Amino acid sequence: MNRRSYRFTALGIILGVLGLSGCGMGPPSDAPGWKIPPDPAIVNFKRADAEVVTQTLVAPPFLPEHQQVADGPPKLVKIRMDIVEREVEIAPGVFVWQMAFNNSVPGPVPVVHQYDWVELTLHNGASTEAGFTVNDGSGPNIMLHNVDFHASTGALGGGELTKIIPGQEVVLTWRAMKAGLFVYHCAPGGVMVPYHVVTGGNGALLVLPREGLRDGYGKPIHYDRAFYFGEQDYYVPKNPDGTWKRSKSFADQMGDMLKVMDGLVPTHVVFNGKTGALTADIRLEAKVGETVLMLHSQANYPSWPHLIGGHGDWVWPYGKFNNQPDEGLESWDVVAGGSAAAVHTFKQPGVYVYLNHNLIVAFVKDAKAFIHVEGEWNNELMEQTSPPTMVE
Ligand SMILES: [Cu+2]
Repeated sequence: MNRRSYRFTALGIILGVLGLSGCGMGPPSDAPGWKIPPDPAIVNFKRADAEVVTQTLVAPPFLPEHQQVADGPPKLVKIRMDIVEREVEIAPGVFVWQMAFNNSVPGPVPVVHQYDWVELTLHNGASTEAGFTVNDGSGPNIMLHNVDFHASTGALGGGELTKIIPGQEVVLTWRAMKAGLFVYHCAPGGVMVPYHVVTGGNGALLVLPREGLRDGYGKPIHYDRAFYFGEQDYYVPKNPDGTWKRSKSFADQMGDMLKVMDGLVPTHVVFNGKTGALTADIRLEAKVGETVLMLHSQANYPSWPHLIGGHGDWVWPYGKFNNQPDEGLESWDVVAGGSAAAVHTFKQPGVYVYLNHNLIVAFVKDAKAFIHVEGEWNNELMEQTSPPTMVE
């Protein structure tokens, strides 16, 4: 039973007890038939028969080239991720040793369809095959890493089958049985799990329904653009004189950082890895009339997304697409180790702010992004019908 039907059932019981069930305000039907039953031919399709394709991953906040509606039976999608230990200035004068999937915090967003297979080649260290250059002089990796895909089933999300030491490579193949945006993160065991996650070892993987996204009435939704907001909490230690402590390596940083983590209060919270990443470094753009898919994940902490000046026209509960989306939300949820997915069709030009509506986290920290929207202003929707005037 989903959240909505539970709510309506509870309402029905209350109305029934009050003798109000015949007053014409009974619960709506909850759009019977919204769910699409799985096609046995797709569910039972064999991996050996799947077409093999390679997906080139890109750095967030963007998504790799993909089709919104599956164009045939399930595929086997090959992806590659290299884990890089590196030092990054996450805010002016604040340095963090990160573990970064594909040299990016957050990691890239692979995109597949439900019932596809993902064939991941995971490499502990930077490699020339990865297609990026590590230019921060960070040197070779020194720690064990792995990956736990929340979208996968078994072996701690694949974490047990992907533990690799520096220089090693492993291949894991798993089937995407659920549709939605799912967190993945490094999970080497014990306190290494949060340490690797709060130093950037996380990202999200998008599993689209084979028929694409649908609104609450079952009507297909096509998005013109998709942006991924990977939110990251950091726990940076300080020197005795109050300045931010800078460490020599990913391992050297750990002891002091664990002490800050133990307080459960992040020193920094940002989108896309660093302060100003999506307000200054990268310009997100859209046009009036375009529908934008806004994807959001947080591997370690809750968040409450909000689009200032817009709405979640449709918001999928917990970012999972086989649940009927909620309509017209102002703010919505990201649970720790979870995600959110929402669409908004822009109706006015201007600068919109997508943020964590814990406003301290958004403005004192930096969990926010700008979306620059071009187009014609609509006075019917909003107009300053009288400018500011002195009245005293
Ligand atoms: Cu790791």
